[in-house]
Amino acid sequence: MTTERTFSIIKPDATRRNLTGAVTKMLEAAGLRVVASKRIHMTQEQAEGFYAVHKERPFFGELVSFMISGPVVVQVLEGENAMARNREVMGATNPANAEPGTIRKELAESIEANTVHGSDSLENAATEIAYFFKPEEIVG
Ligand code: RTP
Ligand code: MG
Repeated sequence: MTTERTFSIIKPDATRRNLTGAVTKMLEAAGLRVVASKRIHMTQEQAEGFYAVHKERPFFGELVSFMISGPVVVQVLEGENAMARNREVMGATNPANAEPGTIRKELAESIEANTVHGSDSLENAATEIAYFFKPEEIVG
C-alpha cells in the first residue's frame, strides 16, 4: 500500500455556484484527504503556464479564459492510490459521458466548465503541486 499525493483544482464554475464544499465532500468520501488548500484567482500567465501541455489544442484559449474567469481552489490530495482514485471520482472529462455518482456527472455544467481538474499521472502531480505550493504549505 502506497500513500500518494495528487493535485486538484476546483474550477471557476464550481466556486461561482458555491460548490467548493460539495466537491470537497465528494473527494473526502472517496478516501482522499485535503493536505493543502488555497483559494486563488489565477493570472493569465499562471493559467497558460499550468496548461502549457495543451498549448496546441484548439480549446487552449477558451480553457485559459475560463480558468481565469473567477477564483479557483487549488488542493493537494493524499491517500492510497490518490491519483487514480481522484480521476475515478472526477468522472469523464465530458460530464455527459461521466458515470453516475462522479463529481462531473453530479455537478459539472459542460465539457469545459467541468468543475474539477485532477493530475493524470504521478509525475504530473508532482509538477503541478510544485507549481502552486511550497513544501511547508502541505501538512500531511
Ligand atoms: P483536467 O486536465 O482538467 O483534469 O481534465 P481532463 O484531463 O479530463 O481533460 P484534458 O483533456 O486534460 O483537458 C483539460 C481541460 O480542457 C477542457 N476541455 N475542453 N472544448 C473541449 O473540447 C475541451 N476539451 C477539454 C476541460 O475543462 C478539460 O478539463
Ligand atoms: Mg488533463
